[in-house]
Parts: sequence; structure tokens; C-alpha cells
Amino acid sequence: MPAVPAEPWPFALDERRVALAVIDMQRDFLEPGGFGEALGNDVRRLARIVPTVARLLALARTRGWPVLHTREGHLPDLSDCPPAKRRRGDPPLRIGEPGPMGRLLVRGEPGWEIVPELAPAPGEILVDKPGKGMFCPTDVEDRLAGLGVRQLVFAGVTTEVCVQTSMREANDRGFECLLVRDATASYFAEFEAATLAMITSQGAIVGWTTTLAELEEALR
Ligand code: C5J
Repeated sequence: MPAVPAEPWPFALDERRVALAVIDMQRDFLEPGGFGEALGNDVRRLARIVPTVARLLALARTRGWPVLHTREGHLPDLSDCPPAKRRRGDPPLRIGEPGPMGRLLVRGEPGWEIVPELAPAPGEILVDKPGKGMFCPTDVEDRLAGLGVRQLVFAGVTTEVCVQTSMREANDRGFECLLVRDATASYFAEFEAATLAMITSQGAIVGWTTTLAELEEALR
């Protein structure tokens, strides 16, 4: 088993039991005119990790790991969007309102799609989730169990919201979680740094972090 250099200590990667989870690399979060920008964010910090996530995806595919992609979004009638969630943000720019890439954060709209550079390949797992965490309420736990997956390598956006929530959910379910630091981003540099620190604190209380170069090197 390769030991991947990681914080707080090396991660014993088991390639027979690992999958890659790419969280919410959707146009709505990464491109101007989407939900992220509607919330007042500068999307450029997120867009710049796309080449790194593409390299990580290529690595996982070459190694034959299962790959899953999550998408945050709501049904067109918004019946799966709690009013408390919809009330956040300016009324004309709330979830379900029209934007330059279609209705904000609604399934099937152009903005809800994964950015073309990271498009899922045939056979990869798509997890459509109405919330921030990928387990709530989805069938991902059963699908991972069916594949014998016990370790998850994480990438995606945003570090402190959907990535961290999904990692915490996975950690509570007994998965060993490794986040690739340069393949995740937040709209806020300070939240990104704080999340990376809190994940690995107290002896990997949520999981481990590494860099893509360290992971590549460990697998060479
Ligand atoms: C947010 C996400 N930030 N994918 N979603 O609302 O992190």
C-alpha cells in the first residue's frame, strides 16, 4: 500500500478500496452569472483549480478507481429546497430565479452542469444532492458499499461548505478521507486555510490532506 505524504501523517492508500469524489464542479459555482456570483462571490478563485482537478481525474481514471461527481441542485418545482435555504440571498437572485445560465441551481439548467473540462465519463457515478453533503439524502452510501469502497479522495468546491460537509458525513460513516489541497478552493482564502487546518487537527479528526504532486509521486 503506498503511503501518501499527508497532513497530519502519511495516508495509507488502499487502491482496492479507494474512490475519487469530485464535489460540485458546476458552472453555477465556477462561472460568472451563476449561483456563486449571485451570492456576491468572486468566482475566479474557484475556476483556477480546474486544471488540477482535471489532472487528478486523469490519475484516478488511469489507476482504475471508481469516480463520483456530485452536483448540488434542486428539482424544477423546488419541492426539495427548504424555504430556509431559498430565503438566503437577494430575492431576484435566489435559487430558482432566472440567470444568464438558466434558473439558478436547478437541475437540468446549463448552470447546474459540471464544467466541460471535468465532464463525467461514461460509467462514473453521478450524485445529485439538494444539500451541501453528498450523503443527505442520496444513495451514495449504498453505491460505495456495493463497490467495496472504504477510502475517499476528495476534490472540488467549496472547501468549507460542500467539500467539508461531505467529508464530515463520510468520516462519520467510517470512510478514511484524503483531501487534495490544490484541487479544492473556497471563495475566501481564509476559510479555505481554516478548513484544511481543522480537518487534520486533533489527529486527523475529519481526515488527511495532501497535494496532487505528492499523490502522483506516491503512485509512481
Ligand atoms: C455552496 C458548495 N457553497 N458546493 N455550495 O453553496 O459548496
